[in-house]
Amino acid sequence: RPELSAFSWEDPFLLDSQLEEEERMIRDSAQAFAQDKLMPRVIDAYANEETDPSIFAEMGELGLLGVTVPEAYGGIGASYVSYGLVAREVERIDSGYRSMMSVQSSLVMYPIYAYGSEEQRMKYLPKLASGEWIGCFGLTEPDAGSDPAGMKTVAKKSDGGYVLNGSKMWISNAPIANVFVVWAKSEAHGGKIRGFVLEKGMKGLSAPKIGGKLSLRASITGEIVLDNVEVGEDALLPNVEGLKGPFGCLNRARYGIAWGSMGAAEFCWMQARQYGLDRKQFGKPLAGTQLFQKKLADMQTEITLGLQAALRVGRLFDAGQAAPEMISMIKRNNCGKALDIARMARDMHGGNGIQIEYHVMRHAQNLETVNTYEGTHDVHALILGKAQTGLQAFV
Ligand code: TGC
Ligand code: FAD
Repeated sequence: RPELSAFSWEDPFLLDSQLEEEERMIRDSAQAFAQDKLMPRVIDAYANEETDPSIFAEMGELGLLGVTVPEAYGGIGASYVSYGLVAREVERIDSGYRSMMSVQSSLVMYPIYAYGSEEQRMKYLPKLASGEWIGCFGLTEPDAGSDPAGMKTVAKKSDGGYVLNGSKMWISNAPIANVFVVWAKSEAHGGKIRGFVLEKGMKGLSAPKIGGKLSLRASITGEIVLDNVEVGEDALLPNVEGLKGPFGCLNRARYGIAWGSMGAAEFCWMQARQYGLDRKQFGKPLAGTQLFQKKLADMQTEITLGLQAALRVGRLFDAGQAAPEMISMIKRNNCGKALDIARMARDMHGGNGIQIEYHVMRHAQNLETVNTYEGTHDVHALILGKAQTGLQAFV
């Protein structure tokens, strides 16, 4: 009978030993960057609702933008597991910083790489990979959130190109973006949804900031207003048509969020554990009470299972065997569980839990958004419900 080995409470299923050497190196480099460069600025950024655009160039310098994009286009051609590990380390600091990274990588670089012409790839990808250019992804509209098929943004054919009209809502990075991947119904393509790559400074294109968010305050969010924006034929992403275009990008971003949300949860778990060891009430550490330990055990269990599931889907992704429903399952589960864990950690800190210096309430506030964007918790339930019953319950 094989011997049982010692338990590693911080890494119960030995996730680290399931990684390749290159993946560990990328993870360590992302971790060092996140701890050294992001952690020291997050309190001010969050409190003042300020996004530092130089973070993109700093991430780009380390190869953290477009991790899976081939080197020929400025990426590092690494695995989807590596991409997930980067998301986990960045979101350990703040979901907003992960948002900045994952929009750039999965929602801007990926569609240009996967659906773009060679000219578009060469023009945009190296500058997006280095962080010299910042990108955003416009799918959601004021009246089309969970139901993007209801979008009103249109592209009409003009001489030599298209004219775009409409508005996009809740767009991460938009106010500081140089490159806008925008989805619109194209009259010239039978009203089918098509992707367009727009550039800052185009006449009729503006991206006002949405202020007053109580969540994701370190990541800037805006609208995209398209008022007779004229673009050439070269702005059209030629190689995809229909909703599968934006969904192909969302598959990747949602997968990254499944890892990232676990990073935020891990931070909250570690903080709650340490707080419980340090804080004494009734003459003993809080961590020595049964209720406190039950909460820690729940956190440890959900994080361990969530990370293992993310790794499994990542391995399948890299093998070309991941299905969108698998991604819905881990996005939904890990975001929901991370939100529960962050709220619990806030509670376990007592009054101190509401202070920004303890970070846990910031994570909980952020995870409210993470649970909503990229398909809400309930929308992913409906995707999974449809897969197992064959019955579509959206409408
Ligand atoms: P449905 O009829 O099911 O599908 C339409 C077409 O799309 C294809 N498709 C997919 N393709 C690839 N991957 C997927 N995951 C796909 N899901 C669907 C499908 O095969 C079909 O193709 P075709 O060729 O037959 O036309 O679509 P529906 O209109 O019924 O919608 C279903 C629903 C509700 C699941 C979907 O609309 C949905 O997922 N809604 C949520 C919207 C969403 O996630 N928005 C995200 C906006 S971006 C964002 O939040 C960025 S935050 C970034 C950050 O800061 O980190
Ligand atoms: P709604 O779709 O109106 O949903 C409201 C509620 O109704 C939810 O609880 C939902 O689950 C529920 N609901 C909806 N439909 C059904 C149904 N059929 N059955 C049962 N319940 C249902 N979008 C982008 O395109 N690009 C971005 O970069 C981006 N960044 C974002 C950043 C932030 C900070 C935020 C908050 C959002 C961002 N989004 C972005 C938009 C995000 O994807 C949408 O907010 C999300 O898809 C939900 O859409 P909605 O807000 O319109 O909510």
